[in-house]
Amino acid sequence: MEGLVAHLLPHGQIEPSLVLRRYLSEIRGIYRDQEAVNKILREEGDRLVYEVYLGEVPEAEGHVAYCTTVIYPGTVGDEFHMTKGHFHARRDTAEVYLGLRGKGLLLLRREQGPYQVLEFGAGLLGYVPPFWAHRTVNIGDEPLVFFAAWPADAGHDYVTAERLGFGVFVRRLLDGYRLEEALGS
Ligand code: PAN
Ligand code: ZN
Repeated sequence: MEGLVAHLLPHGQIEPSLVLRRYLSEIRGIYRDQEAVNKILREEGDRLVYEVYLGEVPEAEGHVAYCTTVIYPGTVGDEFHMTKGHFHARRDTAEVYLGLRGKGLLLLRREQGPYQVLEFGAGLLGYVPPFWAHRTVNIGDEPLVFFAAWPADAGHDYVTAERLGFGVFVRRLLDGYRLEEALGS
């Protein structure tokens, strides 16, 4: 491929890019309160939780994949909107996140060992080391928007991340959030 310059639009979209939209019905398994999921689907219909604007780069060694993610504000029960979260299929690959807008948390965990919770958002740069699964949570009242770049041949393993969870739930409080340890993590 040739070099390119993409546009970063005011709401965080990249152009050109491939857009992935994650709706609640498709990612419902990440939420603890399945009754709350059913209630939303029944009463307001499906809900757009987040979007990914993926740069058009070959998934090949040597390339750097990049995207922006826009997580809309909201809760499911008392849990905030968040990404599915994943390990990289090639575990020895890292990733850099750059916060562009909003307020969030970066949840990290290894397959064995402790988890980590980092405050992340506009003006902050997050580093995900090799071997750590990663999930982002929007704890604010506006979209959480961030840019990410990672080795393009890393691949994504959602299955292991879903099986292990992230060790912690992030619950909304009137004036912020509270972390609650998940059992058996
Ligand atoms: C990010 C994520 C993006 C969406 O670009 O893919 O934020 O999260 P999920 O992929 O967990 O749905 C990244 O970490 N790429 O490797
Ligand atoms: Zn990743």
